[in-house]
Parts: sequence; C-alpha cells; structure tokens
Amino acid sequence: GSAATEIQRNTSFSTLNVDDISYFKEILGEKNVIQDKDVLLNANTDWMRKYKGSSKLLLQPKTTNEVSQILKYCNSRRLAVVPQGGNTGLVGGSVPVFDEVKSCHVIINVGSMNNIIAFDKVSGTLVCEAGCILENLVSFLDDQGFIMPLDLGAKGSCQIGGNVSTNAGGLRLVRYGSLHGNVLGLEVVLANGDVLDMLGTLRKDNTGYDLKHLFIGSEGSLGIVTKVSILTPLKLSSVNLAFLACKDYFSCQKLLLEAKSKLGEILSAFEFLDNQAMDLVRYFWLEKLKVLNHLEGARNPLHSSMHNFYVLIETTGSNESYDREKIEAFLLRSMEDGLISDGVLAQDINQASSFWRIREGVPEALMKAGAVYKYDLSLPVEKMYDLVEEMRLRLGQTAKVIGYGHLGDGNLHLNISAPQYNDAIFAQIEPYVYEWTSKHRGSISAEHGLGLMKANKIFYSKSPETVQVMGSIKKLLDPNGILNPYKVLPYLLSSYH
Ligand code: FAD
Ligand code: 2HG
Ligand code: ZN
Repeated sequence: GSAATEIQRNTSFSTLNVDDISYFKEILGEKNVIQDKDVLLNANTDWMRKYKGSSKLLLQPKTTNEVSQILKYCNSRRLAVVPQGGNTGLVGGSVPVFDEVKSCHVIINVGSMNNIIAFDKVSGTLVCEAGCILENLVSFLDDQGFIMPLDLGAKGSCQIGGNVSTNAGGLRLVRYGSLHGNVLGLEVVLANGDVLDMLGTLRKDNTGYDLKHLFIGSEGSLGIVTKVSILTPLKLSSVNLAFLACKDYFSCQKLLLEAKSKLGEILSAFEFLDNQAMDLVRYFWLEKLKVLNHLEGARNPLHSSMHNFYVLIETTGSNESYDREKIEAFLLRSMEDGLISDGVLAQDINQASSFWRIREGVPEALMKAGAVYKYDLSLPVEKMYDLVEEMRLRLGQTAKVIGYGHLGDGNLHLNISAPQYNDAIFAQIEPYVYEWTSKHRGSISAEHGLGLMKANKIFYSKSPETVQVMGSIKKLLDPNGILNPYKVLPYLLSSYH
C-alpha cells in the first residue's frame, strides 16, 4: 500500500557490480552464487505474496567462515543484506524492499548449513546449524525420544535460524515457554564479519550481559545466526487432544481457566478458532481434498457446524491411563457446567493429526482466500475478542473478520480477508487496530515480529526511550545499516548516512 511512498530510500548503498559477483564466486563457488531469474523471483516474494523485492543475487554459504567473508565484504562495499531462512515470515521481513531502482540488495540464505552438530541425551541439548528445517529437527529428535520445544504450521519449510530470529512462538509455548528460555546458545556473524561465539550449552551462566537475547527476535537486523544450541524436552508417551465447541467467548475464557487449574501439569496447548475461521479453513480443505478425492479429511470433527467457537486442548504427560482419565473427567465436568457444548477426544494419532490440520491450515486458507490484512496481537484475554467484534461492526459486509490464535498465551491472530486490497478497507483497520491495542497495553506483535509491515509502528508498543536504545544498539552492531534495511526499527533509527 502506502508504505512505499512514506519511505525514504537509503542512498548510501552501492550498486551490485560484476566484481562483486566474481568475489562471491571465488569464496562460495560458482553454484552457490545464484542469479537464476526463477529462483530469485521466489526469494524476492514473501509467503503471502504481499511483499516483493528485486534483488539480483542470492548467496548460499556453507560455513560460518563463508558467512563472515560475505558480510565483511558487503559491509565494506555498502551492499545491503537480507538474511532469509524458509521465507515463511508474515511481516515482510524476509524479502528485500526498495531496491527496484538501484540493485543494492544481496539475499543470504544459510539453508545449506543444515548439519546437526551434537545432541546430548542427558541434558537434552541439541546443537545444530541455523539452516536446519524445523521438521527435520523434529524427526531427528523423535528417533532419540525427544521433541522440539516449539511447533508451528510452517515447520516443513522454516529454518531454526529463522525461528530464533523471529522468536517464533507457536502451538506449544503455553507449555515450554519462549525461545528466550529454550535457546541456550547462538553463534552469530555481525555486519563487519566478526563471529560471536555464544554457543554455550549451559542452563545457567550469569557471566555478564547475555547477548544472545539481542539476536533472538531481532529479525536479521543485528547479525546472521549461524548455529543454535537449544534445550529439547523428552518425548512423553501420553498425548491427548480434544476438539471442542463453545457457545460464546466467555465460555472459552472460563474453559482456559479451568484447563489451567484442572490439567495444569499436563496442559500442552490451548488454541481457539471462531466460526469464521472454521468456515474458511473447512472450505479450504474441502477444495483441496476434493482434488485428491479424500473428502472425509475435511469433515468437521463435531456433529454440527453451528458453533460460535472451537477450542483445541492438548495434554502431554507420562501416564496414559491417568492422563486419559483426567482429561475425560475434565471434559465431562465442562460439558455439565455448560462451558462446552460439544466435543471429541481424538481416538488415535491420525484423528489427532486431522484436528491439528484444521488449526494449522488457517494461515494458508486465509492466503488462498484473497487479500489479507494480518494482525498478531497480545491482549488481555478478557478483552481480546471485543476487538474482533468491533472490527466486524466497522467493516460491515466489506470484508470478513477472522479471529483465532493462541488463547493460552493471550495471543490473538486477527485477520481481515477481502477479495482485493482496498484503501477504504485499510483506512477502517489502521490505525484503529494499533490504537486499540496500545490503549489496552497490548503488543502489536505477539510473535511474528515487526518486519517491514510494522517497523514504523513500534511506538504503539514501546516507549520512545526504549526505541532510542534499540537504535543505539543497531548503530553499534551495524554502523552502516546494511543488515535488513527498512525493517524492525523506524527508518531514521536503522539507517545511517
Ligand atoms: P524467514 O521468513 O526466512 O525470515 C524471518 C525473519 O528472520 C526475517 O526478518 C529474516 O531476515 C530473519 N532471518 C531468517 N533467517 C535468519 C538467520 N539465519 N539469521 C538472521 N536472521 C534470519 N510464527 C509464530 O511465531 N508462531 C506460529 O505459530 C507461526 N505459524 C506459522 C504458520 C505458517 C503456515 C506460516 C507461513 C508462518 C507461521 N509463523 C508463525 C511465522 C514465523 O515467523 C515463521 O514461520 C518462522 O519463524 C520464520 O522462519 P523462516 O526460516 O521461514 O524465516
Ligand atoms: C498461526 O498461529 C500463525 O497459525 C499464523 O502464527 C497466524 O495467520 C495468522 O495470522
Ligand atoms: Zn501464531
């Protein structure tokens, strides 16, 4: 939309030339210096197909030393660098922008750095390269009897380096906490090529400032993450998943409180969808599975589709009969108390996967449905759904308002879906959504980050003094502003002339 006109371009960047290409070929080898148009088109386009860049060069380093050499060179040449992982980010942070006039952006993807370095069964620490795809780590750990502390719908493509750089939350945060707790160490390459070895594997280490936290969630603006050390939980034998219906939002809230008090020690996910989200995702699966002639996969797990809200509750524990009894008693009681109006408990792993497919399919269903305005908000749980209802009133019939997300973490995914992007709709949404969130002391980015979409909106959630310190840190670590320009911080704080 209007972002392009607001942004002042950084004129200090150089234009990529043939000598640059030769240099990169020399250090990386011919085949890891990619200029192919089709590959670049994908690398220049984000997952939603909303943000587009025009970079002419994608580099695929295989070692930390190569990353270091590339960055050192780009820094001295003033070439802008966009770190890219699986390119599944949802805020326009992973693609270059404002480079259509002057070709000054290099995309760096560490996807070829995908080795597992070490795994310690006693402590559960996994050390791996940043380009490992999340799902591959999940499979590796499964064989060892462990799981990753995070799980998200994009697991088949996102990289652990991308997860760390966005501080991804996901479906199990309610149980295992955020990556600020689970990441034990990082190796990071700074803009000038210096390698910061912070790849510890200790749970406790209070020696000075814990700098790794600066890179967790900094969205490629402070350095490139090349290695990750992460704490992984044991895989427990008993997992239960219930798909439930609630008549109103108040019941969802009460159910959350009940789940925390009655299932506390085994609760591992608490997700919700409203009926608009459910309609959208069921239609999406119906269309997809029609092609595959596999319609039962799109069935609503519940008998009727007339419910207002749906909740997924997962428990993970170590005692099958005890856990099963516990969740069954909880469901019975909640049914009697009127908190849930219908529900099913998955009978096997296939049924459980089909329940998760519904929840995890919502982002793709939204993407396929047309234009989408995406908001990822932390809000007090009791207020959260008021915003969805207010947005419906504001927008009337012009767009669909979809509310779903990680209720157990107080994280609402508010999505507004319309046939096309439209200025009149946009004007009804922003700044209203941000002002509303700020007024309730929420966060305008619970888990996706700021990227390009919200770089200029940071003040809705952070004080000017705080943002100023962030700017100073950026300036210290990346004095030429080459790392992911125009992202995360407002332009004037993230670029220097
Ligand atoms: P990219 O999209 O490639 O990059 C994301 C950001 O990180 C960019 O700013 C990029 O510059 C930077 N970056 C990437 N790699 C590196 C690196 N090695 N070093 C430094 N910077 C780097 N997010 C959640 O939090 N919870 C969810 O439940 C969730 N579900 C999702 C479901 C779907 C279907 C999709 C498409 C996305 C979802 N996301 C979710 C968004 C989430 O941010 C990403 O899926 C994931 O964490 C990004 O990883 P990536 O490797 O794709 O990174
Ligand atoms: C999820 O929880 C992702 O599925 C995507 O964070 C959220 O589509 C969204 O807004
Ligand atoms: Zn999410």
